[in-house]
Amino acid sequence: MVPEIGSAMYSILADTMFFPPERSSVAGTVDGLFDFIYYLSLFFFVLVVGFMIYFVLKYYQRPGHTETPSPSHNEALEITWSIIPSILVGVIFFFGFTEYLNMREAPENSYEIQVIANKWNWLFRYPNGAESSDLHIPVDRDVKFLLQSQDVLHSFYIPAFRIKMDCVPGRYTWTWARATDTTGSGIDDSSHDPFHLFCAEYCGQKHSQMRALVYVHETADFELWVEKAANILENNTPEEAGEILFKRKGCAQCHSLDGDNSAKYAGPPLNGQWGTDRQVLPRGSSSPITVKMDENYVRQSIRQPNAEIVVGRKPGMTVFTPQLLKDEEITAIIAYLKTLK
Ligand code: HEC
Ligand SMILES: [Cu+2]
Repeated sequence: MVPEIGSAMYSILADTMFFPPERSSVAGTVDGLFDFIYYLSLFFFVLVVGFMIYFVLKYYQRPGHTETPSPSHNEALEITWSIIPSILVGVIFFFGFTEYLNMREAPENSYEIQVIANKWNWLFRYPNGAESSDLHIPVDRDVKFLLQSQDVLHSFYIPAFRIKMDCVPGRYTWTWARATDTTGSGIDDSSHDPFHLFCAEYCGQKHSQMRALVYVHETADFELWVEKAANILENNTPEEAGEILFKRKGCAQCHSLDGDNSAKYAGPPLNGQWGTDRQVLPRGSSSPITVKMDENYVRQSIRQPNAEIVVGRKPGMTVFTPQLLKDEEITAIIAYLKTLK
């Protein structure tokens, strides 16, 4: 889709300055239109600046040079500079708008994945109830992403697919993609690295860390993955399930596990805390009391984080309702916290 300006040169530019390789069914069209606008602008930029320099040199005021009277009007020129840009703009509008409509509505029978954005996490929920913090999709299948935000504006952006859509609090938005290439599993596979997914709307302190990976599987592998992911509590020991949930539910965004007690993390570190005493302020009280980190304290910290605030920390932990985190999942997280030294 690109003029040959030395294809090696172009591929360097394309890989570094612009976008990663095209990996979805719409990526080619999006890039084609982008390149068309880009090279058209470049062409007119050179043309206009070229004429400008030429006229400056030709007409600047100097001894022995007589002034030419300023022309008032040139019909042929005016019609040309109206018609040609109108046609070009029409072409851009036509291709831009038809592709926009295509990208707006997911094809029927798309596989639907719910995307839940919150500060500063992505959660993906699959039709069988599985959840993940990285995105997994099947290859060569239309996938609709139903987007939600739990707090502020975020934007769901997968550069390799050339799709981007806002996640707006209080309403649903959506976009879709059909991936054309598989990626490695990230563990043992040597095919493509997983693609990147970013939040593309500044959403506060850790906006730049609001990222996820996109794994594209062969259909059969995807079915296996999504089946296993739906049953983490059954398919893992409680400690392992707790570890998965701790990352997936976003605890790791606010709690370090290496003792880092700095303001980088909103909450206190959670390693080595099991069974130890801490000072907390009960809600509405100004005299701290001592409590021990045990099962009920952790449970309360998750269900009613504002009931007791750790001295030296500000309230601000997400309230995990039973819809967000089931009782069995809290039990698994507790098992995991106990293992952290
Ligand atoms: C948005 C940030 C945030 C998220 C997400 C978050 N926490 Fe917290 N957490 C905090 C803050 C801030 C505190 C300290 C204030 C308080 O006591 O409520 C805290 C306190 C705690 C405490 C008490 C710590 C102590 O030393 O006494 C526990 C236990 C805890 N969180 C567990 C969790 C678990 C488990 C998750 C995930 C299910 C989680 N948190 C998710 C911010 C967060
Ligand atoms: Cu965001």
